[in-house]
Amino acid sequence: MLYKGDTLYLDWLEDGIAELVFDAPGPVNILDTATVASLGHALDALEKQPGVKGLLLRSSKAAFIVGADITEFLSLFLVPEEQLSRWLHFANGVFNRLEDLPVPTLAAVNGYALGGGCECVLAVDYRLATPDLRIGLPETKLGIMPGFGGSVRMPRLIGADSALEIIAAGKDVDAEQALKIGLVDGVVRAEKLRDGALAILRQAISGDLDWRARRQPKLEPLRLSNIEAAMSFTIAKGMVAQTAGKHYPAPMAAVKTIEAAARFGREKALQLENQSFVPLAHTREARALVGIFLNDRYVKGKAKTLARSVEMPKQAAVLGAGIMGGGIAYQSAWKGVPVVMKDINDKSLTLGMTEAAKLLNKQLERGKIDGLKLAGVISTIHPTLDYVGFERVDVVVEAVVENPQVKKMVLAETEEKIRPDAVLASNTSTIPISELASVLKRPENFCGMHFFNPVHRMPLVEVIRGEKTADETIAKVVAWASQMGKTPIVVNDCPGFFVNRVLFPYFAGFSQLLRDGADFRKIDKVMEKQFGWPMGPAWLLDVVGIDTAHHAQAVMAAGFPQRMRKDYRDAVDVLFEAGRFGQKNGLGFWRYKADSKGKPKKEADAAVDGLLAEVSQTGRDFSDDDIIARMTIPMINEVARCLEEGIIASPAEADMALVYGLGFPPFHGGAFRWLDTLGSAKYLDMAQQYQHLGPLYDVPEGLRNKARHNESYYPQVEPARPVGDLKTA
Ligand code: T1G
Repeated sequence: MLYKGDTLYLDWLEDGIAELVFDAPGPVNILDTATVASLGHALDALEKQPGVKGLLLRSSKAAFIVGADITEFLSLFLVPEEQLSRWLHFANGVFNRLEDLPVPTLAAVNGYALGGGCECVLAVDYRLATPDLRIGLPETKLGIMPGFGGSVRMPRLIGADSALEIIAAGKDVDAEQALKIGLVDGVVRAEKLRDGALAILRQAISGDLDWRARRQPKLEPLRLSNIEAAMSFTIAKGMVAQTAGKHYPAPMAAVKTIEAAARFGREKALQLENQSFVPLAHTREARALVGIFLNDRYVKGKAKTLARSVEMPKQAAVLGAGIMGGGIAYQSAWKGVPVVMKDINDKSLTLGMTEAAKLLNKQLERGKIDGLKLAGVISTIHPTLDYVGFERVDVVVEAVVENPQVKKMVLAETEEKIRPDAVLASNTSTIPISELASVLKRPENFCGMHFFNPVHRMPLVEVIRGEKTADETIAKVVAWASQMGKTPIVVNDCPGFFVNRVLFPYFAGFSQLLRDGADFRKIDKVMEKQFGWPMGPAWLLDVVGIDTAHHAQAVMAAGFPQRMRKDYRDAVDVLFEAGRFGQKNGLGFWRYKADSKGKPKKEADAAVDGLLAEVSQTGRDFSDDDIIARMTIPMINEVARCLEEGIIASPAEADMALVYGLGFPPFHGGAFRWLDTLGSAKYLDMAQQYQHLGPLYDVPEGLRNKARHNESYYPQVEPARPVGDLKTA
């Protein structure tokens, strides 16, 4: 052994070849600051060793390296610019030394090589991969850009176009694609990886492969003619302006940095990368996006722990076919849990099976499965009109119409047909779970399981604990949802649970704005373009369904009369009465027509103005800030109230439920991150200016208390200790 660190070691193989193995004690290899330093120490040892002819890099784990340590970022990004720059400089010093070794180098790459992991393998001469490779630079998704030389080496290795595509989108590619674009030199089966790697290295050592020539382009300016450069960068900037927009500054900064660095060799290009990285790391967008990674990890970790405490459901059932039931059945079967799908009429059952088959066909078209696999998955969905097979199910979710009477009847009947230890859940979106449980003999085995539409796309499942729900019931439903590839978040019971409870005050703010004379088109525009929602409130109401929203508004008004009951007819009432149910019948606030791909396309519809005139004052112009405040305050207040009442357990879970369930703009990080960024005292000041609008704008007590001391919801993070303390090897 030439060197042994905590997370990597350097060993001798035969024929003058040394092997550097990433071997962290945790589940994955991470390039945290200590590992980068350790890599430097391993290079010290290597440089001192006589007779070295080549170096092999590999991982002892199922993945190569997943990048820099994101858990370090919140505190690292608080350090002053000069120190942050030193951190990058320190890592680049180590990677440059790896690149400059006087012997050929090769990385044997398996599984993930992301961010710093990808940058590490870009610094060596050859890359040999296994078929399970996922390699790329996801930094822009975290609001930053590659900082360990990725924006310099990748374009020089694979060309500007492919590199810009990967870096701007924060993408990773598979082995086949990586081979095609020259990001790896070969792909071999995992059991051949080490031997294959050594064979290539020996060829380089013997001079059969010219490793020096391979290295050279990475040290020089980007080889592009002026015309090529103009084309590549203009197209990339156009693409980024369209896709990322102003709310995500990192992709454009990355493209511009690569362009500016194109004329220079490695040292100056790295310096430019460093200069662009540092201000990005200090943006609120980076903080929010890193916060989302950490929250996601927290939420998934919590679900994993719960799921581990019970046996994974092996057989499931769905009550009520149709779009929702079919979507749930598909998702369960696709992820390996067979499912019985029951309905009372043949037509709905056919609709449910058609929905599942349609989704599977899409997988077939994308080449993700073959016909055999498709048939196999379909065969695990059993449509039925009666309760045949229900004696075998471990978990059942009810997805019939959103009517408490019907749901109670179906649930009580189903309880008689399933084993006493089987779990029953309801996919209601608003009706309190404890109310539905009142008709059951075993309310402890019952909870809510709220999926979002479309089931196969939306990551969130709200799991709702009723008054009598047992912990084991929650754990089984969490286990099933996780197995389905969803992110389950457990909430306590109330009308609307968490997501709809906070969504409807937002819609109520919208109704009040319309009543007071605002134009819904302008509100949509402001909430999309300025605040960053994927769709404005009018469009969202159309997607939810005006009839569904009308019903849910009534449920929320009954549940929270003092805030949600209104003493005026609103736009939703009027559209509902006019039969404009939203996207589902092509007419809502907007009008919808199918485009050439059959997707509904939204257009303005003058007919709506006449209807809305009945419930709106004559047009009044509201400023963008006014619109944002009047829309946002009711939601933020309700989110804080839910935390105070224990409906949601933590700011992290609330923010992830909002991002995954509603599409709350990720660059804000969620409602609590948004509040923390603004400052609770400033928020209270703002909200107080709108108090005259009624109880929706009353700031809850806990939030008022925080505002008094300007406290944050997330724990305060201390800046990282100066990187200069680390010995640059
Ligand atoms: N830092 C810290 N922890 C990480 C991590 C990372 N980069 N990547 C994964 N983990 C943890 C994860 O939280 C989980 O922890 C465990 O590893 C297994 O992951 C300077 C600045 C790799 C696709 O953005 O996308 O390099 O919950 O359960 O579903 O240019 O994790 O077990 O305690 O998610 O198979 C760029 C982020 C950093 C990759 C694996 N890297 N990770 O997914 O397993 S920026 C990334 C992922 C950078 C330099 C820049 C996914 C994954 P725990 P997992 P998985």
